[in-house]
Amino acid sequence: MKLYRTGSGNYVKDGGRICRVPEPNWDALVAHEDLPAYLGSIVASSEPAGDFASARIEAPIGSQEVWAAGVTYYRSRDARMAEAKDAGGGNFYDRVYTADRPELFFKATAGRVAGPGRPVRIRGDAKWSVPEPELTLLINPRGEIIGCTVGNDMSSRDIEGENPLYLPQAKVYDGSCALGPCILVTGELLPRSTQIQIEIARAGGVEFSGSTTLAELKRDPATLAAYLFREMSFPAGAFLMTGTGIVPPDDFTLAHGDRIRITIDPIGTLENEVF
Ligand code: DO4
Ligand code: MG
Repeated sequence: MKLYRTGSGNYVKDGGRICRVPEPNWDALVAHEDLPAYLGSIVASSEPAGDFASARIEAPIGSQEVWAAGVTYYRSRDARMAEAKDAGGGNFYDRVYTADRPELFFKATAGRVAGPGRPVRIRGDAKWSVPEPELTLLINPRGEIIGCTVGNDMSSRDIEGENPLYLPQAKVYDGSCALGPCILVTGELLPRSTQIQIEIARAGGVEFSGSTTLAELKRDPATLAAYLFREMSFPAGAFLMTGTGIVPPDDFTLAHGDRIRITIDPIGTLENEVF
């Protein structure tokens, strides 16, 4: 089942059937004691909604904080070690890749998150900016993973590479995160064969494309979620981005007007233009 947040309310889609969700409050849905059963009962007992096609799909977020895990793929470890070499920070990335404790960092509040079709941003003081396509977990206030969405952890590689202590500035700024188009409501892990694909279009052509699979993700999503909820409560629940396994070549940087399309098949495609 897929759960959509739109400008005219929330909708659930199951197979070809789309129904309006009577609960208008997104946070209440995230906190629901049995969301799959609640949504299933709506699909079984409601008339299909005729107005979904004209509804504006918004980021699937209410008051949740967005957090992110880092260096969870070998490709990310490699790229960070190279970019931080001159700053002497390279070996931290190798150490966190192999440590029990994952890297977790704060990424965004809802106001800094772009929904599908909304602009994402690159920093004006960055010279080297990339998107990071990431499977993103939705976790309820009780620490249970209730679904997932597509995420883009926009990042300034030169700022992070200059000094690892600049990570918050490289990662957290207005329009630095995109989520959507929906929540795939599932407590099950997606299969390891699940592909994450990205395509960056520029001036009518494809400037970069890449893909990876969840088989390359070194950490178990449930363990990442458990670390996030250690010693920290999330009364509205939280999103957790699970890290990137796709890094464009070092001579690539995003430009204004680029269109970023990230697809994780069972969820959908998240598309944003760089403002
Ligand atoms: O360590 C810095 C950030 C890593 C990250 O965002 C990722 O691996 O996806
Ligand atoms: Mg990332």
